[in-house]
Amino acid sequence: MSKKESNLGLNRRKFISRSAAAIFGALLGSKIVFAENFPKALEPVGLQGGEEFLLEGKHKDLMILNNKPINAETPAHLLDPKVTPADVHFVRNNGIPPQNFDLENWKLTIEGESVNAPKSYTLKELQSKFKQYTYQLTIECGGNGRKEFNPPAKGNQWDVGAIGCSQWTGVRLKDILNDVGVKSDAVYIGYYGADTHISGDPEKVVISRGVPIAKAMEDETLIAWKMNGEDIPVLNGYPLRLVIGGWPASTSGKWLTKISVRNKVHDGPKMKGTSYRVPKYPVEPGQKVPDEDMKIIEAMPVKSIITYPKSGAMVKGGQSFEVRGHAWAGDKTIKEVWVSIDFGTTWKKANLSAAANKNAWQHFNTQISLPQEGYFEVWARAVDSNNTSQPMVIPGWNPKGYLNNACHRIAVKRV
Ligand SMILES: Nc1nc2c(c(=O)[nH]1)N[C@H]1C(S)=C(S)[C@@H](COP(=O)(O)O)O[C@H]1N2
Ligand SMILES: [Mo]
Repeated sequence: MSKKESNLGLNRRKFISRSAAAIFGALLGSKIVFAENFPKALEPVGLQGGEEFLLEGKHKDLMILNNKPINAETPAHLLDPKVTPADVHFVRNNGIPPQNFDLENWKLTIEGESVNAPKSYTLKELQSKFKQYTYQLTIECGGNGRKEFNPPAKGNQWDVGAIGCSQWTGVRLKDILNDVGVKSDAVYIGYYGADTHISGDPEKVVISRGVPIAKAMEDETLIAWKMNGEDIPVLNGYPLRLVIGGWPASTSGKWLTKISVRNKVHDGPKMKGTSYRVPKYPVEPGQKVPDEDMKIIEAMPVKSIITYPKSGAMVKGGQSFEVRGHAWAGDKTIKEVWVSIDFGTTWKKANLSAAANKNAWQHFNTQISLPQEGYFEVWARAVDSNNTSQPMVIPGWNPKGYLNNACHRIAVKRV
């Protein structure tokens, strides 16, 4: 099956689809008598319903949290490269991705109360009529870290890996909006994509979120068709998506077909209630919060991730080793990253790089050594340009478990 006529992106491990008879021996460790009689339509019974799945175009070690719809996160150590490779970028689907792509007829329509007249563009027009830009953009699911909330929040139990920072190439949304002509009363944009609702109801919109017009008009807000210089993987929004760095990744609409320019805050599915909204004030865990006291999440908070070494590393003796990772802070920059090996009693300042561009993560690294044999944790704590630090413990509880930016911890053992 070629990528362009993708299935839902979920393939059983390749070996299952190969001729069963040819691989029986290898799988079971011994030759199967009568293997040549095994019907091609069947699978070896020992593998049916197996838990191992391989996401199309994705690294085999992504952790699949859900397969209906597909949601998969990246183990921290696979995020080590400075630019997140496409095959390890996390996947968060709310519905069923499109399966057939008619690229000639794929259109992006700009409409809504606040445009003079709706206008549509083919992919070719987008690619030929406007200047192209490439930015490295951090997109993090608003629910990244949800797994730590107590009382637990419903939804994918993301650990630390619903985050990526790849290079995206496309056109500036503002260039398109200016070409269409936006009225002065524009307040918000809302996207629509070609994915379909999990219920199978073709009328139902899966998700339609957006950002205030000011964020939509920023230079780095892209309508992209390339990720790290290649076609975007189907699971990440092929052939066209919005990329809005630094804000909840739910604003980065995939399989993009339509943008509505609104004269009020966009009201599509997942803009209301507890969806991507948090209490305006600190609440007690489990507390019921009146709807009018909830606010839409905008830029994501300061956070960091340790990508090397891999948690669980064994270190021989007192030799020093590198600790490294990335840090990001929504629309702000990172000012400092601190590393501790004594549960936060003392901290060492790490080296820190500048961001490739606005809304790209920054890299930190430092050398450490462990003073004696035994179990240690390495903690990393980033501080943003406003002097706001990551908390050590999980921050403000909220009904859907968003915005957990607590420090990342890894375990290392000196042997
Ligand atoms: N059309 C569409 N766009 C979407 C989604 C979706 O389900 N459908 N999921 C959103 C959410 S909640 C997230 S976190 C990001 C995930 O982007 P990724 O799968 O490329 O990592 O896509 C966003 N854009
Ligand atoms: Mo998300």
